[in-house]
Amino acid sequence: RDARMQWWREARFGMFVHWGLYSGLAGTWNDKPVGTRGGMEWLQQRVRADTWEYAHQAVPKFQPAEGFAKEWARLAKEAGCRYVVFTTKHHDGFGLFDSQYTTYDAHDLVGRDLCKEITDAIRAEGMKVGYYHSVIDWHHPQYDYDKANQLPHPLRGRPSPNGPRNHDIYVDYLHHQARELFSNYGRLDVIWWDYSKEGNEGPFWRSDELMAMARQLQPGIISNNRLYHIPDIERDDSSDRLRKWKPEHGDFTTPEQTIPSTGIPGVDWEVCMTMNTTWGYSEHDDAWKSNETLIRNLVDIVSKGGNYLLNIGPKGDGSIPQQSIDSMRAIGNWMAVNGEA
Ligand code: JFZ
Repeated sequence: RDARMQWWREARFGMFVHWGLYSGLAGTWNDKPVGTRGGMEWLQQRVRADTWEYAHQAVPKFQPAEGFAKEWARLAKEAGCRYVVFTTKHHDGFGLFDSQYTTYDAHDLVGRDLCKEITDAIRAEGMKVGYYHSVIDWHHPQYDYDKANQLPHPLRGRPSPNGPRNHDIYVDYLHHQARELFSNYGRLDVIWWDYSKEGNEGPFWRSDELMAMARQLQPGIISNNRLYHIPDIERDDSSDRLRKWKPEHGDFTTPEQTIPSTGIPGVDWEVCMTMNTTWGYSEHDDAWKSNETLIRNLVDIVSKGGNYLLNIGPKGDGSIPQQSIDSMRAIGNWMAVNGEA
């Protein structure tokens, strides 16, 4: 484990990217803002749309420009990032990769393997590649909303549109797609699962089997701990909570939006954070953190032994919001003066 983790422990700073069908919708549904705050990658759930309604509005607005991925990679490199983690599939179930198990992916709806474009661009800049992959999947006809009890059904309160669901069929699908990701894109450095909670831990996703496959196909890969339940350290960093994190469940833990006040002694940790309040792009969220705050966060986290995974939410054409470009460059300038070589 120490050998696998070495590059990550030295990396300190990575770029997170939330990008998918929701990005083109930009926090707007039927010409109205869904809200001005909060995660717009959850838009489908927020507006209670089924997959057809959602995709019908979102697909025409998801039009990646040629070469968008190179811009992302260049920006991350300029900012001083050593790795990039991006969404291969978020909770809506739409895959950026080419899957033979569904037509709900970029290959079928956009005619490109966006996962490959992004992966290649990150590697070309000499950075490590991480895949965020959601175990939650609102689109799959056998994904069991009832058993995964903490997860919202987009049409909650109404009967399941397809009648009773067979969760095992969905889990097979999850494993099949994971195998594609581990097999078709070369060497991967991080698998960033999202997310399971108490009540649907390991066995619910056949997590041990999934991780054994990851290890077999990608011997050097490291993973976060969200395939097993998250020990709620995000908003409660009392030492009692921190002790619940089990190192055998993933290689590192992922406090979200919060910097643990004392660090997490003896544990590898990475704070993921957005620059405003949403992960996926929203044209209505103007609560941008200042460059000073972002740089202070980086220094604070690194001084306590953690990594900073800072998110950008590109638009439907793949372009990055100007505020995020400016902030990443400001961090890069700070690094050039104060960072190690
Ligand atoms: C999850 C996603 O739902 C969200 O859209 C985003 O991708 C984020 C990085 O991860 O959000 C979570 C997951 C778990 C907790 C909070 C937000 N948690 O346990 O507190």
